[in-house]
Amino acid sequence: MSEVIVYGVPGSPFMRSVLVALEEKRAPYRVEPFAPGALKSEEYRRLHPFGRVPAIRHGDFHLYETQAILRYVDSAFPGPALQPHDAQSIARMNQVIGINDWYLFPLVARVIVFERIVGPALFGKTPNEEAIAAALPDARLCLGELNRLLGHGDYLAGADFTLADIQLAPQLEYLAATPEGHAIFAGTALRAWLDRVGQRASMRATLPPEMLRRAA
Ligand SMILES: N[C@@H](CCC(=O)N[C@@H](CS)C(=O)NCC(=O)O)C(=O)O
Repeated sequence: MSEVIVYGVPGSPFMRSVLVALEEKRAPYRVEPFAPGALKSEEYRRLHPFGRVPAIRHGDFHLYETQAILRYVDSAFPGPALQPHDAQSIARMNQVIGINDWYLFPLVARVIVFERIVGPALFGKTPNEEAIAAALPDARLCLGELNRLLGHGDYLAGADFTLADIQLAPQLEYLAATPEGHAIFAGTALRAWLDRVGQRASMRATLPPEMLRRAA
C-alpha cells in the first residue's frame, strides 16, 4: 500500500496521535511539515479548509480531523487493532476522545500548554499567568475525570491500548510537563498510565521537536 503523507506542524499533539497510530500499525508514512504561520495559507487550506493540524493524503484520498484519520488508519492497515470490539469499551473510548476534543484541548491544553510551552518556544511569547490561572479549574476537572474513568484499568478504554490512549497521551504529555499539570498529575493512576504509555515504541518514535521538548 502507498505511504501516508501527514501534513502539519511537527510537535502538534493531534498530529503526533496520527503518527503514533501509523507507528503502531507499522504503516509507511512521511511527514510534510508546515510552519506554524502557514496554516492559514492558501496552500495549507487546500489540505485543511479550517487551517488546523493535521491532514493526510493516502493515494488519492485526502482526509482531515484527527478522529477520522485515526479510525481510517486503524481500518486501512493490518497490524494490531486500535479499537475495541465490545460495546462498553467502544463507548468508553469514544467518551474519552470526546473529553479531549471538547474540554481538555480547547479549555485546558490550548491555554496552559500554549502559554507555557508552544507560545514561548515557537512565537517568543511570555506566558499569560491570568489565562493559566483561569484554566486551572477545568484542568483539575478534566484530569480528575480521566483519572476516574481510568480507575484501576491498564488503559483508558479498558484492558487494551486503543485510540483513546493514542489521542490523549500526546496531549497529556505536554500538560504534565507544565508546572500546573505536573502538580495536578502527582501521585495519580493517570500519571502512572502516562509514564507507561510514554514508553511505547510508537510514542518514543514520535517525540516532539527538541525545541518544544526543551521548553517543557
Ligand atoms: N478538530 C481538529 C483539531 C485540531 C487542532 O486544533 N490542531 C491544533 C494543533 S495541535 C491547530 O491546528 N491549531 C492551530 C490553530 O488553532 O490555528 C482535529 O481533531 O484534528
